[in-house]
Amino acid sequence: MEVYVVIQNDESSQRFWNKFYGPNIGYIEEQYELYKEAPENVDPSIKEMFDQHGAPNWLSDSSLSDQTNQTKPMINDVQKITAALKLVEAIRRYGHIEADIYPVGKKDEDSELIKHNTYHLTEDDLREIPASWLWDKAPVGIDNGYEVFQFLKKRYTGKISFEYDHVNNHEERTWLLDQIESEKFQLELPDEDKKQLLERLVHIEGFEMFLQKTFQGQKRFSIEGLEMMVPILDQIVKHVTTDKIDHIMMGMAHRGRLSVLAHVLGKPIDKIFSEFHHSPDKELIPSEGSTGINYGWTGDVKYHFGATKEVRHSDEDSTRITLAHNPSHLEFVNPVVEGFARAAQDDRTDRGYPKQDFNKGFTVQIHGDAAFIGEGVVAETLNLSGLRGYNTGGTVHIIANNLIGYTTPQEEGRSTRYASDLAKGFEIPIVHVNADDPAACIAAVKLAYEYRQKFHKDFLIDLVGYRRYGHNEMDEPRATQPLLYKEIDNHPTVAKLYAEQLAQEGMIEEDQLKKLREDIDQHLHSIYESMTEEDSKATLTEKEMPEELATRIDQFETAVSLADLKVLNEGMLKRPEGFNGFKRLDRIYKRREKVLEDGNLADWGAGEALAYASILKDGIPIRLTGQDSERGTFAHRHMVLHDVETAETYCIMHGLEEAKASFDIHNSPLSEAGVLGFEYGYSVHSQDTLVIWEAQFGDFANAAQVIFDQFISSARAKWGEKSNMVMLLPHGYEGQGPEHSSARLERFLQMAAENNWIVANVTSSAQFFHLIRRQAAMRGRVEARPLILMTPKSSLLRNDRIASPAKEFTEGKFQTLRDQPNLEINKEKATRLLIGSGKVMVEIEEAIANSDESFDWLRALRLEQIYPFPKLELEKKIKELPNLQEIVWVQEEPKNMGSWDFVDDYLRDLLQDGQSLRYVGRPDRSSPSVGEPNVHKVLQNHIIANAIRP
Ligand SMILES: Cc1ncc(C[n+]2csc(CCOP(=O)(O)OP(=O)(O)O)c2C)c(N)n1
Repeated sequence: MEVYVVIQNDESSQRFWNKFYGPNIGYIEEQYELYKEAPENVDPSIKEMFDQHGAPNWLSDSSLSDQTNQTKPMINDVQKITAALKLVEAIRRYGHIEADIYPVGKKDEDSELIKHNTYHLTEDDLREIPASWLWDKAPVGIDNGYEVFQFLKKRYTGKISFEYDHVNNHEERTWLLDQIESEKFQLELPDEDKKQLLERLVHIEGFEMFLQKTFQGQKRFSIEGLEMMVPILDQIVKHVTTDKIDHIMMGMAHRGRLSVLAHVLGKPIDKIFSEFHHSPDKELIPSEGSTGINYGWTGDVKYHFGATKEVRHSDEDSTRITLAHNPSHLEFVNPVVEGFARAAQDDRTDRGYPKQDFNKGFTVQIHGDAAFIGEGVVAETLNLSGLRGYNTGGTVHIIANNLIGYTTPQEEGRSTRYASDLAKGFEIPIVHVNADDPAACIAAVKLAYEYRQKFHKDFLIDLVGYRRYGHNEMDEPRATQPLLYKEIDNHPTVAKLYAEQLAQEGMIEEDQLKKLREDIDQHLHSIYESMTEEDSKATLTEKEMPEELATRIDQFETAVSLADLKVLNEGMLKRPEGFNGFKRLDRIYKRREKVLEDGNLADWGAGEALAYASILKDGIPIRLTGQDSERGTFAHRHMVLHDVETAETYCIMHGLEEAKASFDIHNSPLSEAGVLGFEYGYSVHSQDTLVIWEAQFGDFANAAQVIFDQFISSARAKWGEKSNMVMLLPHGYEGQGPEHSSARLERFLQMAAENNWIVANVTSSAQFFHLIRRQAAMRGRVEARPLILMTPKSSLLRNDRIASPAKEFTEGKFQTLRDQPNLEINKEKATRLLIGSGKVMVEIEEAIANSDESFDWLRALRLEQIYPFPKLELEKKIKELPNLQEIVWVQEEPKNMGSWDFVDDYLRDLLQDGQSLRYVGRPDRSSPSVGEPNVHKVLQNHIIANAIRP
């Protein structure tokens, strides 16, 4: 490329050209090219400019300025310029390596990647290059390449550093670069804000120190070393309330939680003291000031509880801050909080998909540095962030990075440079910030918030500090981290450092810190002293399980009139004008037209669709997700149709004119813990919605075991957190091997207690219809609880034996115990009562139907709801059989699995004199099923034969 240089030594011209910067430079250059071809090519005013001032001065080069009017650059110069550009890019990309982000524990690191020598450049080389050649936005006063180098290096290697090279979107990159490199980023806090910030830090420090000396040896997971976490959250709250966003949903672990509860959620200090005072490691009481959250009757430790706080903007408007309850299991709260946020953002009041508004909810997640990179659920949750069915318009993540996980240093805890590196794969911009620099921390939040609001994507702040004490206050870190703690012991607190800075700036007196500390200590003392005996007594009151949970749950009417069902069925068969359906599906749907007619049966798919349609007609929104759930793993659902010409989609529930609420259906990503946690969170926040999660095969639900154990099964008793979500778990022995047979029913039954959930295994589409409708009817009520439902797989889904006639939908209710169909009841003759659940009972029905023998000696019942166990109903049935000799429990699962261990006690209790109880099924096994289909068949037939052999 030829570079023409017209030298203009005139000083006024120099000044004239200096006025142009940014995009204007490119425009002027273009105009100059045209002008050179023929002056009249350009607008007269521009022509006049070039006539008067000559070539723009940036086209001149000091190194070439003593050359003639027209010259070519030396190849050496081009190489230098290219190298300098590479250096500038390297600083942007690798500056973070040299950044001063570690208050303790790490030596400054030197990187060859951002040295000019590495690019064969000397300082003089750089000085010869005009600044604007390397950086078109170089601020005034930055004149040459060396100054650019120094300026950018300072910007990228300071107490805050940036990683955004992994962001592939041009607009986002440009925006980030501009924010970071421009004046916009240089946030100068007003004096008053600085003083307030100092006070805040002294408060936090004082609070922790007071707990330390007053409640020695009790766990509090002190925030010290990361005190800036609170002012960072303060800033987020300030931004969110200014923008009038309805909700802030927060998730965090133990670290600093008490401080966040006290300072951000406004939990009264005396309540916190009283919890320490009277229950050293266990908390059983609700906290005042935490509106909307009722704690459960068995309680949890104090650093697991959440809270909510209302911040009013006006009489009508407020922002509600919610800190989610949290189990010990690190990071598993993340998807739950995302579910809260999505529920807050969705408007479900109309048919179709819900309408999402990102400004209704803002999510903040605080992570541990060891946990963020170590726990897989973090990746599962990050993977939700960009998906239509799950995104929440950008989460601000904060890694509370204290360089250590319990006693494990970073070198043993991860294979990556930073704890945050996982986020790079999701193109999340990252800032690392030194927790000893309050101004840098505040600048980081500003960038995070603005990015979220502009692009509605996640942003990560790696807040790098330290941990002043051990993992908890009983832990001695000097035994395992002697050198680090030598350094920490001598390291001043951030409050002290900031006070020194403000004193140097002349903003406060030298002794101000001492005074502030004394005031705060006195304040905390007076709260402590004023606590009464009565306060302490109240803390020991344990709440009872609500009476309604224990009462029967069969009060809900779930039948729907035939007329209504027909209208709904027709509505689901409507298609948008010109929709090109898939022929085979069209035929299936054609058959659905007649399922409610006399003599016909509604199969599982039709029954399910009718259940949902009727629930929508009742004005109850539904959200249904799972892997491949739009079609259904076994292709029975097909609720989202694809136009074969245009690939456009249409959900059959969205054409229902009768629907008074949204129907939200999504194929989930391949995750269980993340996705189930999300749905659980959604169901907790939106108790008006029927949330349904479906496992691909029931076995895979155990990849979400923590969500079942720590949340779904126990959250009500621990935290008073209520959900009526449904989990559909395909279950049944079809010879598909160890991993596609069992949904591990036994696990759910083992955890069943205190009416924590319903566990069912139903054998007809009408039973499913009533059960799901009952679940919807329970929403928001005290009776509400989750439903764990074993569902049929391919061998059963299209079997007429589980299809139901219209009458069964239009009459009756869900039956916890069901008479075995097609088996005549002969109460006098019955000597054996056969009880079982699920698919095996359908196969027994078939075996009896295919047999010529008489079964008048056999009475058979299907246990359709296993928990709560229908003891009274069963007792009644047993008493009707005067000649009963034995009860036989039959199951297809091995003896140590399935329902046997659970029902054994109940059945034994019901035995009358002279009656016995017998188990028929597979023996104890370590693996749920054999692998070989033919062996399975032999075993299955053996069980069936045994169950009905006289
Ligand atoms: C899933 C899970 N595994 C193990 C633990 C035990 N544990 C509690 S805290 C902790 C260290 C966490 O380190 P980090 O994430 O850095 O947070 P920090 O405590 O340092 O703030 C461990 C291993 C746990 N709570 N949860």
